[in-house]
Amino acid sequence: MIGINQPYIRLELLLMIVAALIGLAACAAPALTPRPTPGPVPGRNVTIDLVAQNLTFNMSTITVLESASVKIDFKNKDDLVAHNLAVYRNLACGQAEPIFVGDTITGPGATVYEFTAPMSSGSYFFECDVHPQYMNGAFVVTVP
Ligand SMILES: [Cu+2]
Repeated sequence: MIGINQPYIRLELLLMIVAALIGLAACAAPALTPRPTPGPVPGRNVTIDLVAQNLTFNMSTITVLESASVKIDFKNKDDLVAHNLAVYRNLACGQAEPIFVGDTITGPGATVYEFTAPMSSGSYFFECDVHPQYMNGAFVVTVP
């Protein structure tokens, strides 16, 4: 008689659990085609003045070209309040993939964030990770 304590039965159960976890992981992170990180492209450098004040950003949409070198001059004008800028791509299953996550700074203060925009045009979003419900907007990547 074969019982659950047989080593190969336990191995089979373990493999079933691993397969189920891989299935969940596939939902959380769908396979994305890896692309090489582009180098700076002349004429695609953009500087954006982003201000956080009274728990809001001074813009609701940031638009850049594909693969643009993005420089954000970020000012936090809220005394003793922490803000940052982060850009994400929406994934299936309610998940979001970070494109860029800036360090949080406490106001009053300023910093410069630099990152490369995604190579694929489309609609992404940005937010302050401390106050995502108040401070968010569309990060639009367009073709030249
Ligand atoms: Cu904030």
